[in-house]
Amino acid sequence: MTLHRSFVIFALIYSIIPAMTLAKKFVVGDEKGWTINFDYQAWADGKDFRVGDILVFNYPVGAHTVLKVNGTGFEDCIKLPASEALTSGKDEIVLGAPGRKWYICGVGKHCENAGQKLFITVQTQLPALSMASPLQAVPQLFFGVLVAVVTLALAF
Ligand SMILES: [Cu+2]
Repeated sequence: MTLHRSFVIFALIYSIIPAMTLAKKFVVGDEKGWTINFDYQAWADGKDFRVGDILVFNYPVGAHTVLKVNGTGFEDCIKLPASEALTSGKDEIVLGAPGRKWYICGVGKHCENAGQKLFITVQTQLPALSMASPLQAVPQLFFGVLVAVVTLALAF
């Protein structure tokens, strides 16, 4: 029995830990992607950005770029040298530190005239499971409980 019990505990821990630390991927603008004339503040509103999460900027290569700027750069659409721009059309940015982050498009007047700019605030990583996104935590927990139940059923 000792062996089975430890396996149950292992299964539960195995299922809970990833749920706590699971990074989320945010596709900026969802199906609209990174584009002009889209309200990115409305998109970001209510979203829970955490350290370790990933922003994905999708756009046709050449049509836009992604520039990480500071608050002033965001307000005034100050473009950094093109060499600092992300241009792959499927740029992924890992949110490495908490705090405010600003991104703009460096093409033409997209930032100034078409609102292609995004401002988010990144929170520190989740301290407890209870604060994890329920949608992501539930399947993990469900799987863990399922494994535990099956193991118990086999044990008796
Ligand atoms: Cu653009």
